[in-house]
Amino acid sequence: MAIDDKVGKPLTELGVTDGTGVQALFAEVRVAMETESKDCERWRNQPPNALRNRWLARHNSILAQIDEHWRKTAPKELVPIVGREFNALKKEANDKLDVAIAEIKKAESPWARSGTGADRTQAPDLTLPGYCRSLGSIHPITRVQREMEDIFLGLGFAIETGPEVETAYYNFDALDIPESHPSRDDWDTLYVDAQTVLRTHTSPVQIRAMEKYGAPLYIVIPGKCYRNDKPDASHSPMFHQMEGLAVDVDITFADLKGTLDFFAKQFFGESVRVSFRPSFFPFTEPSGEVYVSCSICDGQGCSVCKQSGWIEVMGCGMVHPQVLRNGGIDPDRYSGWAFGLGIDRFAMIKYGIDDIQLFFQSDLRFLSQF
Ligand code: 2NL
Repeated sequence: MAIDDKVGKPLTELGVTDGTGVQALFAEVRVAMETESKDCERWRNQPPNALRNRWLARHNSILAQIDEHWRKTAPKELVPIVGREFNALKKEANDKLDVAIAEIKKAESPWARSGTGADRTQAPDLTLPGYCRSLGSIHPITRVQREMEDIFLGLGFAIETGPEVETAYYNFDALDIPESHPSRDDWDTLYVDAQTVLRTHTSPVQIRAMEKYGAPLYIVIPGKCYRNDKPDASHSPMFHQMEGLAVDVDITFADLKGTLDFFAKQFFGESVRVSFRPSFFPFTEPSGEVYVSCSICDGQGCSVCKQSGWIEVMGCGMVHPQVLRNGGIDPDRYSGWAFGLGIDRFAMIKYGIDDIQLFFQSDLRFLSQF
């Protein structure tokens, strides 16, 4: 039975016949009063004195009804205890309800109209910055890769991609890398099975492109490559390469030099100097290594270029006639040049990063700088 109903009935009807029963009944009233005092939702939108009036108003309040129905009609032997309990309750209500009303006002919605006692210091501070959803950023490798692609797209090259799991034929044989070559050892190459590897360079895509499109052909191939390397500051078992290939009639080493010189200047800045030195690769003849003047010390010598003033950035050469043939192109009609570079290495040089592992650790403190 709700407290409102109980206070409308005399003690006898409530089955209260002794002092203990009286005390239990008054205890129940106190609990109800306590609960209502904390019910901000209930009193928030009512006149300020609603809670007080409900309990203490002269007519029809809870206490007025207790006086009327419990005290005045109490059996003679219960009059003293009912009287004591009633007076104590009345004092408590007087003390507690004003405090409770003040608390309710304080907790009132800051949006309430003025005049309801809303405490405006509780209102949200609309001048504070809003919640911000952080935007992602382009991974430095992707950024550098796109920059390289844009330079070659501007020269009329197409971008070609291909499988990262390759046959040993496309990864090695078609490039004239013989069975006995140390790079085919499983110390260097990650084998899926005896005839299948994780590609160690993007060159196999160039063979596939020669077969697919024939000559003339102007393509760059960016992508992930894999080698059986222990990770350290300059090695990663997964890394990124970009290779380029130009096949046409009358392609010469001068075209190779001119194109790579233009590329290096676009990428590193017009002031960079480019140097070609002889080298060897099984799939090019002649072959070269490309050096750029150190952008850190401008060629003066520093720790990055090991005091030489030059940094090696890629390998290149004229495509070996047998490799053209392997790609289905007639070397008597066509010639071509090719190059290969490490995108990760270019990114390290461009941004002055000394540890390749930083690219692959997903540390936002590093990545959010790009
Ligand atoms: C290096 C060397 C190079 C190539 C890659 C190539 C591809 C075909 C034919 C001929 Cl299909 N050559 N690619 C040529 C010379 C060098 O890469 O040190 N890369 C980081």
